[in-house]
Formats: sequence, structure tokens, C-alpha cells
Amino acid sequence: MINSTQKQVIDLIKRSKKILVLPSAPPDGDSLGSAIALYMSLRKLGKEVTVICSDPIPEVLQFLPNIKAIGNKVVSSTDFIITIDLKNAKVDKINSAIENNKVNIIITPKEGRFSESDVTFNRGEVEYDLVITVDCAELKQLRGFYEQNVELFHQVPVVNIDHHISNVHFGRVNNVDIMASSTTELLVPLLEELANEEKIDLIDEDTATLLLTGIITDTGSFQNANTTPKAFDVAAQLVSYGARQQEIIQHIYKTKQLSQLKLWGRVLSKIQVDETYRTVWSVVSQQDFKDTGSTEDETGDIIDELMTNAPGAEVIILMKEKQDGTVSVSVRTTSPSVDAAKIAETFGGGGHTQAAGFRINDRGLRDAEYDVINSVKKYQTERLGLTSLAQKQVVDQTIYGTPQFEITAPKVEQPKQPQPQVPTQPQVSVQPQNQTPVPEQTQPQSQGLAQPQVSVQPQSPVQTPQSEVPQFPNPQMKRRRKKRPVSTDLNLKPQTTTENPKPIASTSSASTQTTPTPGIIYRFED
Ligand SMILES: [Mn+2]
Repeated sequence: MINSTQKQVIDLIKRSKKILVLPSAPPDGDSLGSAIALYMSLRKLGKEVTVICSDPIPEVLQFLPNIKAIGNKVVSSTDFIITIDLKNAKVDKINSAIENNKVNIIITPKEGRFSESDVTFNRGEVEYDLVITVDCAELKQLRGFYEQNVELFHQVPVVNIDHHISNVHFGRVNNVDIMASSTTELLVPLLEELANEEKIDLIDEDTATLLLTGIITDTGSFQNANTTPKAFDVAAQLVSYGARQQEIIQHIYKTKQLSQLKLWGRVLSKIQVDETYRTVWSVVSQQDFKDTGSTEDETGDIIDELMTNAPGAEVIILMKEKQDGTVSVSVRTTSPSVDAAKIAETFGGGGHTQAAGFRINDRGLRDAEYDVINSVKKYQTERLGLTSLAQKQVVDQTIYGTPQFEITAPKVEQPKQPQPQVPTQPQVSVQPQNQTPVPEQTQPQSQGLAQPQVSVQPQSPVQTPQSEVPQFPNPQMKRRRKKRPVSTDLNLKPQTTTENPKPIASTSSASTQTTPTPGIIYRFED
């Protein structure tokens, strides 16, 4: 059974002859899988279909059936029309000449004069009768295609098929389901209904492979939290249609260039962990791409790698410096109660509850990192009800603009007993492995994370070499710290019983690690 929105989509498709399909950019397995699956099925229905993606296709997706069907610009309807209003003058003759790479159009008036205000510009008639956007939350994700073809979006009905929570419903028909694992999952019932009504087989092995690619890539191969029972269901259905699951896995997950492995190594070695705020993050700079000989799209699944390597973390962030100097930020959360889309919205981005992203255009990687992490800390402070110690730290950062040092909440021994009874996991678990229930804590600031495996937190009083201490990315750090009154530092920790404030007051950068005082570990960040 299809709902009324799906029915509207099907009716529009059946009525149209020339259909333009637009996947969101940057393209991924879901947007491309959706676009080409539509291309192939709609052509079977006798439609003329054009797929346009302005961004380059990632190397890893070149194996997709019919990938060559994707063009990067509209090839027709590009006529540019200059219109001159004749209310002020009549035309005697019109000449045109091309000179020095410029075209001059010479209009000689019979009487009166032409002025600039008589001239308007238009484009040629739009020949499409339907636009379908796939996996696209808002029109700016079409990378300039909307801005360059605004009139097209006004003249032609737009069908918006998507699963992003941030979708702004820009279409005439919005087939948006935020519970769907992927856009391809939404296409399956549409194509089945169309096939049924038109009495034609639409989902062949290639189309099924394209549709399954969307589900596999958007669920991180059925590992992410959006792996719903429905996602398994539709995937199984697609396999029965002949989807080549092994081919997808082989190309997307088992073929890694040496350059990519090097890049991953670099990013993983730069992981930073903040246990108080349950946040794990890493950054990739242009230098990293250069040094490892890798390309920007090879960061692909690093964020998923960060997730599996950081049990106990709630917010996982990867910041990537793009070639144009902007910073693209991916946010993942390990529980639906931590809203990735909300974190992204602070920076004008959006996405799903557990996977979102945004771009920062006006500052470099270091400043972006600083601002993003501070913002996440504020979010977590409110969410976790962090008071006293951690809250103070955030307040301090607001006042002083930079953290003086990281304070790690005292380690509370995880009680061996009673561990909450962990229910036996079903065979096909959709539970991320890092969501092991944590025993209830009474002190909010000492809520124990499961100790991350990649923790940079020293576990013993052994001196840590400075190079291993994560660098907080603010160059102003030292100067600001000197200005800071020592007493404030000490007041941060009312429960500390230390009599020896020296290590905290010290501004010597030689010592990055104080002697741990009872129950508290200080960790300087610079
Ligand atoms: Mn998607």
C-alpha cells in the first residue's frame, strides 16, 4: 500500500516525459544510487531522463552500474535571451558582431533612444516537465545548480525524495521520511508501485544493486543507528531482486588504496578524547592529504572508524579542511538522545539525529576546531546537567576564550557489582557496540565513561611526554594563561583536598602533567 504522497509522486512521473533527476552533492552511495536507479527505471517507462551532478563522482563509486549516465550540466535549453522593450523607441536595424571574445549586439533605433532600463535578460524555454531531487535536504545542496537555474524550479514541478531530518520541504511534492535509512529505501515502494501499475519489471539486478548501495552506504554497512528493521527488510527484498551485495561490499569496503590507509592512520593518531563531555574528535588538514598522497573523498568512512574506536563517547566529530580553505564537519552521535542535527544547526548545518554535518567558511581549521568543540561542550553541559566542575570550565572558557587546562573528572571506580543486567543481544543487533549501559551515577560530573580504548588520558602518575598530550588548537593559549589569576584555578575544584597548588599555578610548559592529587587528574592542554 502506498500513501497519498507516494501516489502524487507516481502520478507526476506518469504524466511527465522529460525528467531531470538531481542527486545532492557531494554525491554519495545513496544520492547516486537513487539517481541512477531512477534514471534506469524511468527510461524503462519510456521517459527521457537526465541526471545532473555538478560535483565529481568519488572513485569508490565508479563501479556503480550506469555511472556514466550522470552528466554535469544541462545540455539543452541554454539559450540566453536579451529582451529590449520597444515602448521608448522603434527598431530600424539589428546587427551583431563578435570581437575580442565579446559579442556586440547593435540596435539602431528608428526614432527615440534605447536605455539600459529597456533591457532584460532571460534564458531559453525549459524543456523538462519534472524535476526530482534525491537525498537532498535543501536546494543549496545542488551546488549552484539551483542558483543557475532558478526559473526551472519555478516553472516545473519539483519532487523532493529524501530522508534527512533537516529537509526543508522545498518541493511541490515532498516524499520525505526521516525514519528511512536512506533515500533508496524510499524509492523501492515507489518503483514497485510504478512497475505494478505499468505492468513492467522495473527493478532489475542493476537497479537493485544501485538501491542496495544506498542502504549499505548510509547505514555504514548496517552498523549505524539508522539500521532499522525496515532497512534490513528492504535490503533483503533487494537481494531477492538480484542486488549484488558482494560487489558493493568489495568496492566500497574492501578496496582501500595505500594512500587511504596512510590517511586513516594519520587521522586515527590525532584522535582527541574528552571524557567529561563524552566527545571524541579528529581533524584532517590539507597537509595530511598532501603527505599521504590521498584525496578528500578518501576520508569516507573514517568517522565510522572513530565511532568503533571510541566506546563510551557520545559525540564523534571529524573536521576536514577542504581545498578551498573551508572546513567540513561531520557529527555522529551514539545515542538518539544526543542530537547531532542540533549541534550542526548551531553552525548553519543539519542532518539526522545521529548523523549530521555542516561547513565553516570563515575561519581556518584550528579556529573551527576550537569553536566546534566548545560548542559541543556547551551542548553536552546542558544535556548532561554538568554542574560545578565541568560547568565552571565552560564558563571559564566563555570568559577567557580558551581553556586553561583540561580537567578530567575524578575517576570513579566502576562498581563491579551490581552491573545492570545486559539483555541478551539479538542475533541481528542494530545496537552500536559502544552503547553498553553504564551504571547509574549519583555525581553528574563523575559519570564514568567506559574507558575509551584510544584514550589519551594517562592512567598512572607516569609522566607523559608532551608530544602525546593533545594540543588544543589555540595559539593564544600561553599568553592568556599567564593573565589568569591562580586562585580561580584552585577554586574550580571544591572537592579537591590538595594542599599543594603549585602544579596548577605553574606556567612552565616543561611540565605538562602535574602529580595527580587525590582523586583529580590535571591535564594541561598546551
Ligand atoms: Mn542518504
